[in-house]
Amino acid sequence: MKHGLKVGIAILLFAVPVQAQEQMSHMDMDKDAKIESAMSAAPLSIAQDATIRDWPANPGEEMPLLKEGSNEFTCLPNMPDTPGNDPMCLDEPWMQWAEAWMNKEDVNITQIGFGYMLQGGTPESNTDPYAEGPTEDNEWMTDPVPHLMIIVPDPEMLEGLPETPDSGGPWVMWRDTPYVHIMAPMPKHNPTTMTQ
Ligand SMILES: [Cu+2]
Repeated sequence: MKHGLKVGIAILLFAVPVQAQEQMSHMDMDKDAKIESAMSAAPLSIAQDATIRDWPANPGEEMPLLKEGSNEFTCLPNMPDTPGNDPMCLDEPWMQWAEAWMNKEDVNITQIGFGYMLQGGTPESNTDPYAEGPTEDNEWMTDPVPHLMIIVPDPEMLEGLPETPDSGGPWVMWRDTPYVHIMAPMPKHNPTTMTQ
């Protein structure tokens, strides 16, 4: 956890209730900010009924539940320690995909899936799912646009589609990897001003 208790013994002796209160409200704000961040990834009609989860503390661990939901989407906040803004709302096929991607495992997609990232994303490579910075040939994208992501069960279905964002339209990202998907640019949403 990022928020260590930096409480001196004197403060512990004389001001426990105040300190405990401050700590609690700070944690609540943290949670609310995460929920708000997660919900900013998709249209409100989807985000408002989605399950909200946090990223796992370590790969392979469970994603902590922040808010119960009732539709098939799960929204996740901006990733910790990343330079960009990359909250996302994922349906079930996309959640399978995300688990596999986080754990560097193969993924078996059996139906078409939608994933929303309407705040854009962290700078990333168009070819390497785990690149941490630009190289000569990893097609580094410095300012990923707000987008809808689409996965399909059979990657051969994507053959012949554009493979770079240069056209301004949809393209195939992370080609020749288990995590290949379509990126479709979308308008950026500001959920706080949206009504249904
Ligand atoms: Cu994305």
